Amino acid sequence: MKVFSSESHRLHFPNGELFGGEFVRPFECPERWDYIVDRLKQRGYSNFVTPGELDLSVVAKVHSQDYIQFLENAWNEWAAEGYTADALPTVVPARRMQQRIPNHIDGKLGYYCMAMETAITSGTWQAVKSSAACAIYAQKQVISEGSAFALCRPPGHHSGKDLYGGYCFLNNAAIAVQSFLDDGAKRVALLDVDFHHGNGSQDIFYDRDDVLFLSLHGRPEDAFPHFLGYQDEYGASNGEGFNVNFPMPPDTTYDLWGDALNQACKKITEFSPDAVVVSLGVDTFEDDPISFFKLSSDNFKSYGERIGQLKLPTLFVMEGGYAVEEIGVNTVNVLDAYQGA
Ligand code: Q9C
Ligand code: ZN
Repeated sequence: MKVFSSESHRLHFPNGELFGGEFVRPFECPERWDYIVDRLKQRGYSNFVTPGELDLSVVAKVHSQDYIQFLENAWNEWAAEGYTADALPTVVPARRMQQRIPNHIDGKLGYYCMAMETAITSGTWQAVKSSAACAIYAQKQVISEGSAFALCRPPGHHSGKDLYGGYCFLNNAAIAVQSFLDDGAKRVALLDVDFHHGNGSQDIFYDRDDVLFLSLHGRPEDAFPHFLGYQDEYGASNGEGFNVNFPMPPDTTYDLWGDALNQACKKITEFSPDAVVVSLGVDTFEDDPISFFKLSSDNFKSYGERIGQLKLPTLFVMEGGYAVEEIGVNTVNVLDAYQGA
């Protein structure tokens, strides 16, 4: 399986993340990428491809034009105010307030964010573009070879049509889904196995019947992003029935999680898609520092095999996972077992 990745991911690394009232070193850090690359090489993955330029016309089909412009210009507008630290929002358009886009960067940051831990730096836009390019180039590879791994950083699944946050800016997996459709696919399934609900992906495809979105995640009552991901979110208008959430409680082990995955896989088979995109977060791991599921490293093999049994063209897109020393083992366990199925 070819791996699509770019060194440009290093251009995004904020000084801090707002966590528990403190400014801490970001959990979403560049070493995550290094540990995954090291493990891939150890396990014999030798075909690494650096993508070319990002085709923004595909991006513009899943994100709004004003949002793309915002991401492109945010750092310069912030710096022009005389601010020198990383860009963070402070005020948001809460209930009963205006949903109009302000001119001032302080207002824009609040307008477009869905979570305030995520900072924008001078290199963020470059890194974000290279991450999305990995997803699109890997998607083309799936068409020719049946599978590929997009080692995206920063991740994407919390990013909605015009929202950033939860470490995400452009929704890499959603962009890949759109790219499959543009290349002639009639139906695409997007399976999100990251610990956190893929609110951005749900937002983007909520009213569509050509994309089946399924997410296994910590229930919103207890887990980030808290404001989406309930079981009774089924999709809207044409998309009714094409959004499937599996919220699960603290301390969930593979008994329950594997059962949910099996149900999700049966739905995918019924849907009969031309391709599957997997939002692959490995923060379901038992030692993840910010999550509460209890999957073991071996469990990642079991579910990789189950995804392989779908026998469908499959693109894996990297999302979260913050137990950095095990992130490589867990990720590659999924890919190896997928290929062995
Ligand atoms: N107490 C991804 O995995 N902070 N994003 C959660 C929990 C934000 C996760 C705080 C977590 C974002 C791609
Ligand atoms: Zn996550």
